[in-house]
Amino acid sequence: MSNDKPQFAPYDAPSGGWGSARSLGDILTRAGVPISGALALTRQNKVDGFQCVSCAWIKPAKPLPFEFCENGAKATAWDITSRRCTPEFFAKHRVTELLDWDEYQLEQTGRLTHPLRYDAASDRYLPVSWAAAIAEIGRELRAIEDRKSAVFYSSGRTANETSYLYALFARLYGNNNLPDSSNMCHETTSVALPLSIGQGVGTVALDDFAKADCIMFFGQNPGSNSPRMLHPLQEASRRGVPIITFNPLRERGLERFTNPQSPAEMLTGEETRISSRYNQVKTGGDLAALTGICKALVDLDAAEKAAGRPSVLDEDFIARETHGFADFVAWLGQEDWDEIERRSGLHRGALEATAHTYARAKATIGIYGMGLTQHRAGVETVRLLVNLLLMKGNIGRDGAGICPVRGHSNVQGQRTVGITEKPELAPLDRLAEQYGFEPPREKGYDTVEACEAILDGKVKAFVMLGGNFVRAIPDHSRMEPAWRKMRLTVNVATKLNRSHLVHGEISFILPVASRIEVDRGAGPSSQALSMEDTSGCIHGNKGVRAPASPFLISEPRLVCEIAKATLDPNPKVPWDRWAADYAEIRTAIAETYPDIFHDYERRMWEPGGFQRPLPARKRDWKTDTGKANFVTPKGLVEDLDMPEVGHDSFRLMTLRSNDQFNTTVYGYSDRFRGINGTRLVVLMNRADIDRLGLKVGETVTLKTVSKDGIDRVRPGLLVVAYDIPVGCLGGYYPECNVLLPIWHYAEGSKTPAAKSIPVTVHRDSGRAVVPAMEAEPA
Ligand SMILES: Nc1nc2c(c(=O)[nH]1)N[C@H]1C(S)=C(S)[C@@H](COP(=O)(O)OP(=O)(O)OC[C@H]3O[C@@H](n4cnc5c(=O)[nH]c(N)nc54)[C@H](O)[C@@H]3O)O[C@H]1N2
Ligand SMILES: Nc1nc2c(c(=O)[nH]1)N[C@H]1C(S)=C(S)[C@@H](COP(=O)(O)OP(=O)(O)OC[C@H]3O[C@@H](n4cnc5c(=O)[nH]c(N)nc54)[C@H](O)[C@@H]3O)O[C@H]1N2
Ligand SMILES: [Mo]
Repeated sequence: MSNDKPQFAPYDAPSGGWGSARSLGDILTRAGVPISGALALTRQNKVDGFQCVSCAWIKPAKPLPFEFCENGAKATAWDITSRRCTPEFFAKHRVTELLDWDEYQLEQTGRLTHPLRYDAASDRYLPVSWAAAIAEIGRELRAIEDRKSAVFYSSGRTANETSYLYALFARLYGNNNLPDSSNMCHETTSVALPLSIGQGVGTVALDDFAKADCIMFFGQNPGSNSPRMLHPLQEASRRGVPIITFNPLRERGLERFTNPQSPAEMLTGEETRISSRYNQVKTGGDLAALTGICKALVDLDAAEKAAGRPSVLDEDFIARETHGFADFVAWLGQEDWDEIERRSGLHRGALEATAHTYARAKATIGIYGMGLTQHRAGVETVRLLVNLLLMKGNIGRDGAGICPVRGHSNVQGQRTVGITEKPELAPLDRLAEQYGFEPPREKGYDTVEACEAILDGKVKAFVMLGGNFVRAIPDHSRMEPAWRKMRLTVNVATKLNRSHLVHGEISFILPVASRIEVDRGAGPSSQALSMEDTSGCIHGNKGVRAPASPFLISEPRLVCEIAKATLDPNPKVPWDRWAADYAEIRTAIAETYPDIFHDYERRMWEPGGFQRPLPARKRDWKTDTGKANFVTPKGLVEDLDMPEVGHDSFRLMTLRSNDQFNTTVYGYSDRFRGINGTRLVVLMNRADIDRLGLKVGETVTLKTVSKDGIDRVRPGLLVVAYDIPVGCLGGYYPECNVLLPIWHYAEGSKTPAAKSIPVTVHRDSGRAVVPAMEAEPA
């Protein structure tokens, strides 16, 4: 809980700039980092240093002297904090008591130092020896007869080496139950892009930003979530490259930026405009907005050709390289501008202007984040953005491409080395040969399916390799009681979080070293790890700090130990050798995936890393048609199951502040949005506040609209008047996750639709303040 009085005042400064430099000083103090810790920051994102533990943005070959940002520095500072969460802490606090602590308070307890086991008699976590913990976990997992009732979750920070071992462990154990955090973010990308262009990751490299002459930006917030990206954007803007943004909120990082690493800019206060055009699309309105742009482009093309001028489309590319264009154009012809305007909340003129700018550009990059992926129609929307790029041949060309901005720092790499619940995405035959076993062929649980299985009582054991599953997932009020019914919960973690407190019958907290720390594995020498950034480049990582506690063990080693305690010995699976020398794990990875990881040991230290093969970059389309596929959307309705906005319901998007990393809450200052001192807010358009007869500063309860008869409520949210489209609301994640039903997810990818939760607004007394049917959509 914050001690500060809530304060709401517009923030006038640009992103970056002195605000960010000042914040960096505060960060080290707030995180309790000794001065020596600041030195660690200079090793961040450097060859022979460690890779930032925050976001997955591209690590350049020629890093800046300080290749980090405010939020990367925060993530590091919170890892190297001097605070410690020790057995003495747990002796003082019963687990039931800690359930009343919020994210911020739990995070403040610092780094976990000892392996712990839950003791029901005292309702406390008590220290346990590593040997006893691992033996008991092995025993419990072995005792589970139906191997499908154990789940192996991972969060996207875990390195390639650990992830490879973990996925192999699950398959040797007998299932593909490998949900991971990307099921909650870019799973939509992993489903949409293969259908369209035959690869599940983006096609853009850092160099492309220097060559692009147009950038389209949908639903991603670089100022908070990938600030290093503001450097290439700043350069592009200075070259006069139009940057056209679609976002319901006017995010500061997308408006203005002062580079905190440039002394000249800092002294003169010079700032760069980022977006040249800002379209405040309605939440979920991107499907309609993209349709409008594509339609305007087709019309423009027809007009140009009628006037005897050349086509504005890349007709040659469309004919040679793509499939489905004619159907798509026919569909565009049927869609009606009134409907496009109503659903996108944007004027036809704005969409036509975007199409004109796009038509003139030779190389365009399309960037997107959670604003597209976390919607019911997310898969179609991402594919529609690809359609737009394909119309002008903007894939497989310098300076162009599709650029999903991945979340966690190694979420992409984990998928590359086998963490997936989808058996067809793992090289099972090769694994069978390499390790002499019959891998399970049945689909495993993704995040949503794991939750459903837990609700159904089908899951007995849940192993969590990093992350904070219980807070990150939807439907808190239903999931927590179901979670407690599991027999075994194993939490591999660096910091205490709520998932550890909502424990199963037998529960362990197993503290590990962070990758910023020197890692000796089970061997004598310092060990390296590796990770993949959002552009498919794989980099080496070496820890630089002493581990937070002498009792920590490394993540790869821990996976090896648990696997050994659980599985029958297999001479082809050398857990001990792997734990002692991670180069041996890389050899094994290269054997499984020779095309990607040949010469792994050398190449991961190349400046900028090595890029995995990206066939679509070479216009080699690994799709069903052998071509890039245009999608023809089903329609413009973003969510068929949801009542239309403007009747009596709103669309709530759940947001990250500038002072959090997912469920880790660093503090209560969402500086760029001018919201300080509290996270319990609901952002509303002034017209909606007035229409409902509410007052700014009063508290309201949000209620989910659903037909399943289950009450999902979030009381105590302060009404804040905000520049957000009418009918749309904003609230923070994870505080509002209680409102998100587990079945409200993107069709095709099952990514929870966290950006469009249908809700009604009620005064905290409980009375609905929505006048019945007053506001029919205009
Ligand atoms: N500092 C920091 N960095 C992070 C994270 C963090 O929590 N903190 N999280 C990491 C992770 S795991 C991820 S996945 C990424 C997430 O990074 P982002 O993809 O940026 O995710 P969000 O902050 O959830 O929201 C993105 C933006 O979408 C906009 N938006 C919401 N609804 C819509 C819509 O319907 N249409 C459009 N066009 N826009 C919409 C919101 O206004 C917001 O600006 O960041 C990663 N980096
Ligand atoms: N409503 C709503 N819900 C969302 C989202 C949203 O936008 N809105 N976003 C979704 C997204 S994009 C994501 S990715 C998920 C995030 O879901 P998760 O990845 O499960 O959650 P995090 O908050 O990133 O996990 C933080 C915890 O990871 C542990 N940790 C940190 N570093 C390490 C490490 O090096 N090793 C180990 N073993 N543990 C470590 C710490 O104990 C810390 O408490 O949430 C999703 N949920
Ligand atoms: Mo994410």
